[in-house]
Amino acid sequence: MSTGMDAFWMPFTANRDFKQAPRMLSKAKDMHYWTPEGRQILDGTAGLWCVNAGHARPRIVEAIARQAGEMDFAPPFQMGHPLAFELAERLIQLTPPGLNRVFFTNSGSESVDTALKIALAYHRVRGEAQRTRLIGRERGYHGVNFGGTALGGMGPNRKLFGSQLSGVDHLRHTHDPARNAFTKGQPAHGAELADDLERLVALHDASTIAAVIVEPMAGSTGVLLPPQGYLQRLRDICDKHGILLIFDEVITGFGRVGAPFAAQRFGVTPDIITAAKGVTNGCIPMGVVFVKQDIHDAFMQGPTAAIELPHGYTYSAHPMACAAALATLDTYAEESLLTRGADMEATFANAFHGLKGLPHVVDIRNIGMVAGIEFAPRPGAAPGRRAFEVFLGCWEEGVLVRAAGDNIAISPPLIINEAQIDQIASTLTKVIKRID
Ligand code: PXG
Ligand code: PLP
Repeated sequence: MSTGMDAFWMPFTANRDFKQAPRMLSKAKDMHYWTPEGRQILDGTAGLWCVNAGHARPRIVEAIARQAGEMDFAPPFQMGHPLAFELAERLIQLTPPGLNRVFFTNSGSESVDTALKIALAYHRVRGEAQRTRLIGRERGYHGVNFGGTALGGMGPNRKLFGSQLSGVDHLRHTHDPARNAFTKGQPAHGAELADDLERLVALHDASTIAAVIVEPMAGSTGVLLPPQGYLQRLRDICDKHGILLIFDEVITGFGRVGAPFAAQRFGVTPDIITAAKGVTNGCIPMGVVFVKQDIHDAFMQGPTAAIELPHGYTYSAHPMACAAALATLDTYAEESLLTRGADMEATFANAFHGLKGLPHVVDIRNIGMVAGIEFAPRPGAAPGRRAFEVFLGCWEEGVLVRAAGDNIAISPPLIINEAQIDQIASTLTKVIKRID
C-alpha cells in the first residue's frame, strides 16, 4: 500500500529508512524549525549551510513577495533587468580586490561547472587551448553536476557515475588528526601538502593544466581547515605555472568563517570564487561565480556582436532570486552578520572544544561559526554510524545538526546567541554520552 511518500525520490537520503521514520519540518522562524506536530527544533545547521541570517527574515520575505507581483521572470539571454545589475554591483563590494565580475547561476553545482568552463575557455581565448587538465582534491565536495562530480573527492559520490571527465587529477586532502587533533582554528601542520601540485605539474607539465579547485575549508567532508600556509603555497605554485586557482566558497561564502569570504579570512585571493547558499539566505535558489576582471576581459575581444561566452541558465539572475539576494545583503549589513562569526569565534570554539574527552570523540575543529566533531568509527560497523546516531539523538532532543561521514558539523545561522550555542553543545554532550 502506498504511504503517500513513494513518489518523491529524495536527494542524498536513505529513502527506505527515511520513509519508515520520517523527519519532517513544516515551519521556520529565526533560529528555529517546527515539525508538523509543533515540536520546536533549534537550527544548528542554517538549513543546509545556507540560512545565514536566520529563517523568514521580514525584509527578505517582503522583497520576494513584492518582486513576485512586480515581475516574475525576465529572459536573461540578450535581455536584462535592473535588479541583476544592481545585485552584481552590490556583491562586488564584498569580494576580495579584483574579483569584480559576476556570473549568475542557480546552485553551487552550477557555479562549479560554470567556473570550470570559464577556466577552460579563458586559456583557449588566450591561445593556450592545450590547458585542459583540471585538478581537485581528495575529500573535496563540488556539487553533483558532471564537472563537480569529477573534481570532487568523495568516493561514494563518484563511483556510480562512470569515468566522468577525462584529464582530472586530485591533490591529497589535508586532514591529519595524528598531528593536528583538537586544534582551534587553522592547524599548524600540512602546508607542504600543497606541493602535491608541483608533483602534478612535473607529471603532466604546467602547459596542460587549466585550473585547481579547492574548498578553502572543506565543509561537507567534516569541516577540514586549511593548514597554516597551505593556501598561500597553492597560490604561489599556481602563479608560478599560470594555473588558475578557484576557491569553492559555496559554504564558506557569506560570513561562515568570520569574513564575507574565506579568501579574506585566510588572506589568499583566488582567480575565481564560486558561491551559492548564503547569497539569498537559502530562500530562493541562486549561485554566483566571481571572476577576476582580467579573466573576464580576455573574452571581450573580437566582433562586439558575438556572444563572448556561450553559457548560461534559463534562470540566471532570476528576478525573485535577485530581489531575495538584495534584501539578504541588506540584512547582513544591518546586523553585521558577515563578520559576526569572527566576533563569536572564541565563544563558539570554547563551547564545542568543551566536548573533548567525551566517549569516541577523536578530533574537534572550528573557525568562525562552524565546528566539526569527529568520532572514531564503531568497530565492525559501517563508517559514519556513530555520527548518524548523534544526529538522530539530537533531532529527538530538539536540535538539528548534520552528520558528515564520521563527523558532526555545526553551522548555525549567524544570528545565534550564546544560550543557543550552549543548548547545541549541551544536547550534543547528553547524546554523545549515551551512544556506544
Ligand atoms: N560546492 C561546495 C563547497 C558545497 O558545499 C556545492 C558546491 C553544491 O551546491 P548545491 O547548491 O548544488 O548543492 C556545495 C553544497 C553537506 C552538504 O552535507 C553540503 C552541500 C550540499 C549538500 C549537503 O554538508 N554543499
Ligand atoms: N533541456 C532543454 C530541452 C532546454 O530547452 C533547456 C533550456 O532551455 C535546458 C535543458 C536547460 O535548462 P536550464 O536553462 O534551466 O538549465
